[in-house]
Amino acid sequence: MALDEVIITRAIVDRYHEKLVNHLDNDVIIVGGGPAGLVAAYYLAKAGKKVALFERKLSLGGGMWGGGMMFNEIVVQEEGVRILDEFGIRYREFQPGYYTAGSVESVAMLIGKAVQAGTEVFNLFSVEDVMVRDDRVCGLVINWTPVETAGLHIDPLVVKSSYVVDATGHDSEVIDVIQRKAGSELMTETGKIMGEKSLLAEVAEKATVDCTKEIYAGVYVAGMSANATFGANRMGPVFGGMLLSGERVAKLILARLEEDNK
Ligand code: 48F
Repeated sequence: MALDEVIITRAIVDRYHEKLVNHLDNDVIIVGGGPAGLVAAYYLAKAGKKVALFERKLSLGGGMWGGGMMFNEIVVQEEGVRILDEFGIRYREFQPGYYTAGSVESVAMLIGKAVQAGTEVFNLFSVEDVMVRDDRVCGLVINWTPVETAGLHIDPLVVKSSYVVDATGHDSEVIDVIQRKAGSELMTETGKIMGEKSLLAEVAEKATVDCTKEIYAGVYVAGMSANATFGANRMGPVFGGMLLSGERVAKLILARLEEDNK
């Protein structure tokens, strides 16, 4: 059978349109497809929630691909190993309590499992603003990354969600825009973004999980964004905290969704 180029084009346009329309309203939107965002998306989608993940770049994986300084291996401590198991990521013990995994395999498995659990991924989208109603975030303002990169003056579109996870890494971009525009306090000690502290792996890894919480009505922080907003340290190329933070934010939001549905 001869291939018809117009059918190929129509197939792509129709299928993409279907995905986008289906995710104009969501249970949870994850902003950022790094390790924390991917793990969160996986557990939420696995629990049957409607999950969209918006990622600025062409490829998901955030800072995980590069391991440490482009050496494509990551370290995961004891506590994070059960999440490697959940995702089918192979690892080796380096010395007691320290495990290594290939960063490429890690990212590939995180993406594969998150997508197959039901997460709809929208890559090449940048979240540039939030929609706030009654002091609660109820949606996100999105635009194509190339529009942002080229500095084109093109209005964005809006998607709705019951909950939002800022998993945007060091820059905590969603929280930053809330701080600039919403005119109300964040749920931190100072009411503002407290800023990331310098590298201290042990303390930072614990903080990533402890700081994974709601920071503004309807918005949770996970991963490095949690450290940056709550004034915690960075940790470098040890990734257990990122994985556990993704799991924790999913648990917290699942409990909230259950409450909301009572
Ligand atoms: O930076 P990133 O990997 O965040 P993470 O999941 O993990 C942090 C670690 O990679 C590493 C570390 C661990 O030791 O410190 O840095 O907390 O992934 C964040 C993703 O969010 C995307 C960005 O392109 C990256 O892939 N992102 C950031 N801002 C936006 C965004 C935005 N406004 N809209 C869409 N995506």
